[in-house]
Amino acid sequence: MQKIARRAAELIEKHRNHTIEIISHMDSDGVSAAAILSKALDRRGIRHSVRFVRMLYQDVVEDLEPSDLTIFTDLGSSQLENLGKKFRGHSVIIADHHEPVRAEGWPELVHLNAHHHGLDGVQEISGAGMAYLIARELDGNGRDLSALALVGAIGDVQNAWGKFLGYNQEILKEAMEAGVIRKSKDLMLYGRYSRPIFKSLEFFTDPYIPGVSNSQAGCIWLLKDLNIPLRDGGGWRRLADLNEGEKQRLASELIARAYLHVPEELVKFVPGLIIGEAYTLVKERDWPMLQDAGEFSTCLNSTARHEQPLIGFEVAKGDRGGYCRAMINLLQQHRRSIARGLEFIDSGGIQRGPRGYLQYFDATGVVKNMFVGSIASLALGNARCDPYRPIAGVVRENGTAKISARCSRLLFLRGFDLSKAMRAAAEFCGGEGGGHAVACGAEIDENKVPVFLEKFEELLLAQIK
Ligand SMILES: [Mn+2]
Repeated sequence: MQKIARRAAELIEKHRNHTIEIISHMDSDGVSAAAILSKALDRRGIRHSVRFVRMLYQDVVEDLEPSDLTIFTDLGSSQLENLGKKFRGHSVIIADHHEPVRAEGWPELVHLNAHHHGLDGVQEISGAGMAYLIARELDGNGRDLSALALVGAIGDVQNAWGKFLGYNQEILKEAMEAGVIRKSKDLMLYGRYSRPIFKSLEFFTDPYIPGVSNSQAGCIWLLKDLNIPLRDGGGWRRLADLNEGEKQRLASELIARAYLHVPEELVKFVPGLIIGEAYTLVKERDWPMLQDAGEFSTCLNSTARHEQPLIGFEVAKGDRGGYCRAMINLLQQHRRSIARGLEFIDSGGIQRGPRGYLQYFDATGVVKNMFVGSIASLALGNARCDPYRPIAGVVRENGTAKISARCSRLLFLRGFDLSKAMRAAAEFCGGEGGGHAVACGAEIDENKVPVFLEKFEELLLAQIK
């Protein structure tokens, strides 16, 4: 793997006076991957341009113009055949972790893919990790870029079980040695450095914690009960401000309460979802929302969802001025849209599938389709929702329905896989779908929504049996 990464680095050096373009995936991992390589190229004084695409569909590939050297990060391996039609004969680097298709390469192609080296690209290394391998060869001092490689891996939910696996462990080790990441055991709450602790608790919904998930008043009571002050001299206390004793009291109480609610066969998984490894970007002391690697990743993801990945890209490369402000604006917009969506859920937006198992909502006209997934996640903690059943959300725009589905990680631990059912149901309706076992999506013709829901529910019911 290292050898191929070195060949890629050499190819980049060889083209230092030619045109170079980085083309990356428009998501948190892809943004991180592009930022890593771009920084490494900058440090070597090599000029280049960057662009992001959603997918390398045939029509997208046709619109691309080969540069003297084109570098694909976090995509390319599964679309090698499409790429070959346009790029055969041109210098190309692919650095990807998606499953490669069987297709002929060409002599000027350097293809670096996790799967070719016995790594599981789903869990063990991300697109940003693959880009990091090249950056490390290109720039001997590139070890600090490992932090971004981990931010990308989290974007692809590669730390789903509370820690990193496989080669990500290696990268984590390098990040700690380089002094850019600190690892600690902590509660798995969002907003470690950026939100008051009661807020972080309120939004914790997987697993569902009775009296805590979605209940601000309940969270405040709980903290009082546990003798954990909400404020100190400086203002609201955040998770990061709690001392060890306070964190332990809180963790035990959350686990005890979750036990009361979780189906018995899942009880053993609960502690692992509440306590896990937290990763702090040591150098981001002045930027609370970038201090926690998971939150950093969410920030990048929101710029990609708004189709403004270049904002996230500049922030990932280090901008803390205009781009960072633009990103904060996007996040605020994002929150407002999410709040609108949750109001809709609260006012009775949840419906049942034809067989009474699936929960779903149709938020067409309430929010834009890019928010449907976030709202589905949060809706799972809503009092009107059963947290141990999957939920799907639909938003129809311009004739196309975007569907997102979510389920508790506990269901996945029981062997449930939403993405399988999603893909099959979408294909059944002539659309496309996929994603992760607990979070996935599809796009289909808007008239096919009822058919889709029926099929999806049928497939899910079959999985439970
Ligand atoms: Mn990826």
